[in-house]
Amino acid sequence: MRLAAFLAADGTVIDRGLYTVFPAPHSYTGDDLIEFSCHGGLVAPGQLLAALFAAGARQALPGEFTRRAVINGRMDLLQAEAVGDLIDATAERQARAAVHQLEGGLSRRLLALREALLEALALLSYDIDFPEEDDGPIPPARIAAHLRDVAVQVERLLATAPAGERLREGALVVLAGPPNAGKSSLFNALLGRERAIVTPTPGTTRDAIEAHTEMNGWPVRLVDTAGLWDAAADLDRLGVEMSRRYLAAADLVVECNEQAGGWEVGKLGGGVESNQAVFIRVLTKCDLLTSKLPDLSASPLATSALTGQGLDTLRSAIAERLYGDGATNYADTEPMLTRERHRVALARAREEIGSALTQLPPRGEAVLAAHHVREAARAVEELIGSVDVEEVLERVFGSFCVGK
Ligand SMILES: Nc1nc2c(ncn2[C@@H]2O[C@H](COP(=O)(O)OP(=O)(O)OP(=O)(O)O)[C@@H](O)[C@H]2O)c(=O)[nH]1
Ligand SMILES: [Mg+2]
Repeated sequence: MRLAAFLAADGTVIDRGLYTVFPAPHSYTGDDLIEFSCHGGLVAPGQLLAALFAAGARQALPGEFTRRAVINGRMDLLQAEAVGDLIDATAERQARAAVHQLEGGLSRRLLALREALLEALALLSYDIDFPEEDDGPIPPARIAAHLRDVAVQVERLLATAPAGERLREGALVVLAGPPNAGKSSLFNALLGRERAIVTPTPGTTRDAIEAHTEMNGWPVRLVDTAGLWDAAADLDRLGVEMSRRYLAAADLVVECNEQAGGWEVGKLGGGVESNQAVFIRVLTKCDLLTSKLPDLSASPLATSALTGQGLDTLRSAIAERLYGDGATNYADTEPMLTRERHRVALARAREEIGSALTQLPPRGEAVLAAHHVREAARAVEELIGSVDVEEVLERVFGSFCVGK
C-alpha cells in the first residue's frame, strides 16, 4: 500500500490517495488486482475513473469480480451467492446467514454429501468391474444402507428450504382489516417513519404499500392495504381486490380492528382465507380504550400507534410466529438452502438417489444404479459450482450489482 499523487493524462494532479497492490493469486478475484482509494464526493472519483478509462480500463460487469473469483477457484458458487446476499441484506439475521454461507458452511455440507455419493459409486463400480472376484460382490444391502443414509441427509437439508428462502427474501407480512381501523398508522409506527397517508376518512388507502423492514433482526416485507369492505366504486373495488391478492400471498396477516370482539380468525373481510398464512389479531387505537380488555389469553394484542403501546410485543410476536421454530435455532450454526436453485438441485439429487435404490441388484442393474448415483453427484456438484457451470454462472451473476 502506497501514498501517491493521482495524475490525469495531461499531468494535472487529480487527488492524493492510497493504492494497494494484490499480486495474483492472493487477491479477491485471484487475478492481479490494484485498488485505488481516493477522497469521496463527485469530482475526484469521477476524474480518477476517467483517467483510468483513458488508460484502457473499463467498468466491471455486474458481479464480474466475484465471477472471476469463482472461475479462478477463490470461492465456489454458493459463496459467491452469499456475497450477493450479504450486500442485499437488510436485516441482521439475513446478514448472519449470508456470512455463514460465505464461510463455506453449506459448501462443506454438500461436499460431504458428494463424497458419500462417490463412495457409493465406488462400491457399485467394484460390483460392475469385478463381478467374479473371489470375495464376492459387495452386498447390495450395504450399498442400499449407504444410499439411504445419504438420502436422509439430503432430506434434512431440503427441510431447511422454506425457512431459508423466507430468511433471504423476507417474509410477507400484510396489515389488513376494515377501513379506518388504523392500519396505515400501525404500518408507519412499525416502520418508524411516515410512509403511508393517514386521515380520519375511511378508505384513505387505496393501493397496497410495501416496505422492507426488520422485526427483532428478522427480515420482513411489510404491506399496508386498503380496508376490506363491500366497495361499489371502481377505484375502491380495485383497492380491495389488491388487498385480497396480498392476503392470499401473505406469510402472516396482522388482522387489525379497533373494536374488541367481532373477529373471525382466518376469515377476514367476509370469507377471505389466506393460503397458509398465520394470523395475529390486533386491537388498534388501544389508547382510546376506556375499560380493560377481558380474558387475556383470548383477547387480541392491544396496540396504539399514537402512544407506541404494544408495538414491541407485536414485533416480537411477528418474528416469533414467522421464524420462531427452526430458523432461530439453526440459522447461525447450521447450513440452510436459501434459493430455489438450491432446492431444485437437491430435489433432483433426491430423485436420482431414489432411482438408484430401485436399480440395485439383484432386482435391478448395477450399471443403471451407478448412472443414477453419478447424476445425483452431478446435481450436488452443479450446486456447489465445482463442474463446468457456464450456464449456471450466467443465472447467478445476472442479478448482481455492478462491480462486486
Ligand atoms: N387515538 C388514536 N387514533 C388513531 C390510532 N391509529 C390511527 N388513529 C386514527 O384513526 C384514523 C384512521 O387511521 P388510518 O391509519 O388512516 O386507518 P386505516 O386503517 O389505514 O384506514 P383506511 O386506509 O382508510 O382503510 C386516523 O384519524 C388516525 O389518526 C391510534 O393508535 N390512536
Ligand atoms: Mg390506510
